[in-house]
Amino acid sequence: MTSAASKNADSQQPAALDAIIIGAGFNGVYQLHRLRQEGFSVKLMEAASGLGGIWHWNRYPGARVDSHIPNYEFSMPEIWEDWNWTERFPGWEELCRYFEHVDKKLDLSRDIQFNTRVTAAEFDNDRNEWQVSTESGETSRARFVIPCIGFAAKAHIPQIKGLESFKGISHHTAHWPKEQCSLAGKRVGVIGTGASGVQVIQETAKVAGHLTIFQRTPNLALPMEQRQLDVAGQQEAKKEYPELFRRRTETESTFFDITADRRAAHEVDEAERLATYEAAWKKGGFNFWAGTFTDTLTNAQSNRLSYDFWRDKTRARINNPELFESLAPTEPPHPFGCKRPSLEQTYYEVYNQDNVDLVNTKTTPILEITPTGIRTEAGEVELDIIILATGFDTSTGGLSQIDLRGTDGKSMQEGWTDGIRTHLGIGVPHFPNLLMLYGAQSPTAFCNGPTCAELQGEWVVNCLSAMRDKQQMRIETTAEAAEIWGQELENIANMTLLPEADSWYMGANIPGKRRELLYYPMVQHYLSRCRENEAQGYPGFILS
Ligand code: N01
Repeated sequence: MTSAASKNADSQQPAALDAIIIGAGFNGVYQLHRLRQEGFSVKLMEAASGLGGIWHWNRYPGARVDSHIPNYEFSMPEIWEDWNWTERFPGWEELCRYFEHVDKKLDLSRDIQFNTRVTAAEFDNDRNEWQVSTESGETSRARFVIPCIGFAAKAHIPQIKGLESFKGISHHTAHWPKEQCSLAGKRVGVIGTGASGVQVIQETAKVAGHLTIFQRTPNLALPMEQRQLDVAGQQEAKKEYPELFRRRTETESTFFDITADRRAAHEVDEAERLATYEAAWKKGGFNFWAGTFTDTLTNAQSNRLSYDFWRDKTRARINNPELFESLAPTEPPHPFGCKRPSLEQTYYEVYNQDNVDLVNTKTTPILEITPTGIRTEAGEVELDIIILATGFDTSTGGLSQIDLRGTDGKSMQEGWTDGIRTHLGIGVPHFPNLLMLYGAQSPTAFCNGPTCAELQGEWVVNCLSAMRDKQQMRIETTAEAAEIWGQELENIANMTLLPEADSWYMGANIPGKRRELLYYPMVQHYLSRCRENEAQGYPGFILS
């Protein structure tokens, strides 16, 4: 397509690229590699100074992935054959080193523009090209734009009265300073107990003079079962890697080694059910979420059985029974697993330490942040450091940071006020030649990142190749197809317990955000829909 794309450029203007990819996480990197392999001219623009996506930004103490090795890596042998990890759940520094390794292996950096934040993109209907603008004022043209910005590109900073007045140090976990920030001996307050909160709390509790945890909703966290990995063990295991990577494309969990029993949990004999729970618990990671019974997220009775098992296991680790109702309440705060479970190593033991206090902000609300700390209904907690582990305005929030203009002159957000409209979570009506990956209305949060980067990513690679073969210049989702896709997602949501939790899956963590299921939960069903769509010549899209 390079030649075709170049031919219609003015003689004064540089030739338009075939594609501009935004974001250098797993998805962006995969697209760059594969599209280049297929002979397309591609540039990747990345706001950070290095590869890794969220792993470049999330540098807070304890930041690590919640998906275990070797699931959380690319399947290409040229990448894994001489790469070995030190931990089953690697930390952000090792993940950044992994991306450097991938860069060397695939020679990616020559086509990546680092320190380049894309601020706007507008479609030129006459040329069938996008004009992409960056923060520095530079513009580039490309036939296709492929946003690969991940789901956590926009940090959520809550509007708490007085936040700006705090005279100590305050950071959101996703904006943690590169030079780090010492917590040793300090009076630290952490607001938020999601995955980021759990991780930063575990590390802070080890060194802080005093740690106060401001919890709004208890985290139904699961044991990580972290392990050190050695080179010999991994070299031996690599004989099986091609088969493991094949298997992860076929499981509902998208992990090669997590599959669930298809029976209804509440119909299974109690001893057998408990044995299944116990085995999953021991394996750690997401096993207790995705590897017990398939009806955990769809049947309230089964879900409650999971919750009760979780609650009893968790209470056994907390010394002070007065904390039970805050940390592991008798009644579930929401259906188990309908907020993404976080993985923990020593999280509940932290609450047994003398230097740690818990403030349950449901019963003792935060009134304001003062220059010297946080004031609640129970008085002021004086602090040197406040850590905001308050999460993200996921998917649509990240996209809203780029002024993307469609052919109707509207921004994507303006078109989505009555609900998100996409087809396959990839195309958006009025946004021709813009193909999103790992975004809203595709599995994203329910899919292991690298697995989806490769599987969903191939849909885009194949689509661009097919269009080139047919000399087609434009692909655009129809409004009807997007309407049907939105309806399908709503129907699926209503078959599950997911709408019952105020989660970021539902957009419910952001005040004022429309409540709707942002991610497609049936991953294998989604992937077969993508394969069908490709095989049938892209119904729901107009190609010309
Ligand atoms: O964000 P979250 P996160 N006052 O939204 C609380 C991925 N991730 O950054 O539950 C008081 O889960 C909020 O309370 P509530 C991973 O997929 C991955 O932790 O809304 N509290 C909640 O406790 C994860 O799921 C890794 O009531 C307020 C917390 O802040 C996703 O990112 C590591 C508040 C936010 O938790 C998001 O995780 C880290 C307020 N005004 C993150 N506003 C890996 O391991 C919010 N909260 C890959």
